[in-house]
Amino acid sequence: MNMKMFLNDEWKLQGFDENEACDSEVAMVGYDDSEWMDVKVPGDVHSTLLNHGKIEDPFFSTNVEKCRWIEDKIWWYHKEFIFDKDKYADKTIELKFNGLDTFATVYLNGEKIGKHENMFTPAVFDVTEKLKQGANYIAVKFDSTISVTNRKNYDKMWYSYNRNRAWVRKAQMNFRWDWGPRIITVGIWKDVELNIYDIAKIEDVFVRTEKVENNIAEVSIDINAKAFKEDVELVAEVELIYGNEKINEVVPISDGASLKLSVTNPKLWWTHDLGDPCLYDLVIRLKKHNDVIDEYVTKFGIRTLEVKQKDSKGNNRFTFVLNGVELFAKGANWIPAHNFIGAIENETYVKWVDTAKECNMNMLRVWGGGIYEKDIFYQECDKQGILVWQDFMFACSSYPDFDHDFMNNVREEIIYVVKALRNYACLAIWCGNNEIQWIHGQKMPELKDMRLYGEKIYHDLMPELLSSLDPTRLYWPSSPFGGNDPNSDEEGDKHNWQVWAGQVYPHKQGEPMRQDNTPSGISFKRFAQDMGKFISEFGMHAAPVLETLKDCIPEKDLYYGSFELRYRNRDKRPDRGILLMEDYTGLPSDLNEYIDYSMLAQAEGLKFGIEHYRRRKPECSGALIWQLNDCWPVLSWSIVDFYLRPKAGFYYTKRVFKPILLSFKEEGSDIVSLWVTNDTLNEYADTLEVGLKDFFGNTEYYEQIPVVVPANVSVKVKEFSKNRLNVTYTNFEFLYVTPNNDSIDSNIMFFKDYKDLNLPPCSLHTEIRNLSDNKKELKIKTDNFAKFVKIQYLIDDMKVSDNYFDLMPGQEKVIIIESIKNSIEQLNIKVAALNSTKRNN
Ligand code: BMA
Repeated sequence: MNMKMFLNDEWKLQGFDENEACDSEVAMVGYDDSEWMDVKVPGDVHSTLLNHGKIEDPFFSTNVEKCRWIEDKIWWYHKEFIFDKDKYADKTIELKFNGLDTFATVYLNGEKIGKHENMFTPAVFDVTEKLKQGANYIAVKFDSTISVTNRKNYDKMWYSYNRNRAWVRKAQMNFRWDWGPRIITVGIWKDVELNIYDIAKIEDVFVRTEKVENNIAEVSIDINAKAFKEDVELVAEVELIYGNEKINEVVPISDGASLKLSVTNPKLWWTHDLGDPCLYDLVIRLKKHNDVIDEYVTKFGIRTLEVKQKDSKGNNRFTFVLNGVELFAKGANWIPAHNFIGAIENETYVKWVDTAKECNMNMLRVWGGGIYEKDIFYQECDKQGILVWQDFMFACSSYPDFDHDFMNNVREEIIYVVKALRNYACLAIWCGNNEIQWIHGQKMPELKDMRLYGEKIYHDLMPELLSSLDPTRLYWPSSPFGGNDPNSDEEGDKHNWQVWAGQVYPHKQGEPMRQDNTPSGISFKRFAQDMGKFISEFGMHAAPVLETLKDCIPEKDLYYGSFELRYRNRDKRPDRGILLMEDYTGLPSDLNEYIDYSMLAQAEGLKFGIEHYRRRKPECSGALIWQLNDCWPVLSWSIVDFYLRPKAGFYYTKRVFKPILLSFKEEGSDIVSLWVTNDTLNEYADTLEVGLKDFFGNTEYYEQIPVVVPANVSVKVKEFSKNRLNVTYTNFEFLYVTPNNDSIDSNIMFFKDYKDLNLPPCSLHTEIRNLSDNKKELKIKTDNFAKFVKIQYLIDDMKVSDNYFDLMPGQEKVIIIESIKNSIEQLNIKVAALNSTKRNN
């Protein structure tokens, strides 16, 4: 049987200046490492320096600026290990680095065994002849990414944020982004292994659902094997297991084998909102007679998935169809969860995917400026029933597709990544890059050479490789893509940066982008004009909670307008948050008000956009928020901050992403319509109460409306004229809809922006009851209308079922508070609304 030995322990690390030491000496067995640091593998240099107290926390204050020296150094890792070579005399042995970040030279026992220049692909070396009995010594040298790439040619290339990144296959956000600092990571960021092979190994496997018809699924499996000895007769034993059910087959295999399995009554993989994400165990054993030589084990979800690009009338669409069901993709964009990518723990990924599910999301987009995520991310998405839109890691830049070595490197990367990810049921689409074709079109007026450097990657190389490596999924050349301007409403997917960035549409490819940088130009109300087919990015900034700002800003600078607070805003035009608040909430006067107002503007903006997109189902079939998460504590578009602390936008999104949505739409100056969007696969029958009240609770209009809404549609239930509703004081009244079925949320529409509402003070009455040792029930009741009720609690220790909500006059709401760290006894909660008499922040 083949064996794997991990070589993750007892590595040492040291930095050198360029030309300070001679490579052949540092790589030598027994090089003096008394001054070297212990280093965790997988990990990275920055987190090691931090753990050893050699740098101050780069996420606090402006410390990150003091860390730049790290990127100029040459970093060496080394370790010694004992290997019983005699025991494995007739085996083939590979040394495998699953992730080297990035310009690495590897030495074994003082001898250079190879180089590697891609963070995303493993570096594998045949060391059969090079290993020694007893002590062996590995050294890895990492050259400075900046000095290597400084020597490259940038003529004719355009780029955002930094030019060097175009020449290096590593996380592009390392070089700074409009939500992240420049931290150019370096190090061994994934496992190091010795793989000891007997006579053969399984190289890779491709498993896929061909079709599901008449309750029978046809599953195809291709197995690619490699023999290390000649004339060995092998078989592959294949098992597909679900609980007590097992389907198995044995096939002869030399270098490859293909087979098809029929699964009767298959347990299908669904997104969590449509069903259960059922997963089979696929076990493949490579056998010689009865001896197992190698084994491949994976989870596998049986499902069909396609992207429908035309409806039956020939109109354009961009709709994911899962197991024959058209779905509306509700989700967000995902960026690396920490700047120290190598050091992110698996547990962090589990929490993030849980958070996305809690927010009623069924899709995450792995954005092209980060990394192909770690296995745990996809495993969790598979398990939790969340689809993944997978970008290839190219973003907002030209890339040197004229360079032979670069292209070979990219080719290997694509082959590796596709093979590594194609067996995940969650993986829904391959996408060439983030925003490159679109931005290129905007740059054209200033370019002398119109060619898009990089196009050969997205328009030739990727489709060519995918046609054989994974023809089962749609390959989409970029996000956004489709139409004359690749960001058009007419076709494909779209990023809505009219809102927040003030871009003026319609816009034609090759024209400069016009901007309207005024409060109304960037206003979220502009979502109402969006006729896009699938909105893969849209969003706006909000501050994180105060606790997060306290964690990264010195106390003396914790005030609105301080240098430190502004430093936390990495947007290219940092005043856009001010424009947004000017439009909707009015300008804040202090830090607490800034946190509240920016959160309220973001949350209401997302709600407005999502309601609009969901009402347009199926012409619009997706809404992915920019962005779910952060890589450090920052003022950004995220709805959950770096420490996993939710902003108001998280709770608003959780509500408007619920499978059944009731919403109002203003149509012109007099008409308001009521809509039901039903994403479930069941008919929805209910009686809705619609009414107009003032903030004291006086009813001006009331009506009961019975509704029967078919499965999986969005319908307009009724139109009202404001006159008939008796709307009189638009700054003092609101329209509401309340369902009978209390698993569905009511909704409220205001006739004015928050800044123009005339809210009377309200008093909140609260009651707390123990449900169990770590669960409490909190009842909150108001007299007058309560706007943006905020529950403040021990933020890292507890979880609340809802937060930042409105209460109608007289309304009571029950919140469940759960303890995460068993500290519920010290429950110290404060509840306040923006207009409550006692405001406590
Ligand atoms: C889009 C994204 C990111 C960026 C975000 C906010 O362009 O793809 O590149 O961070 O908008 O500006």
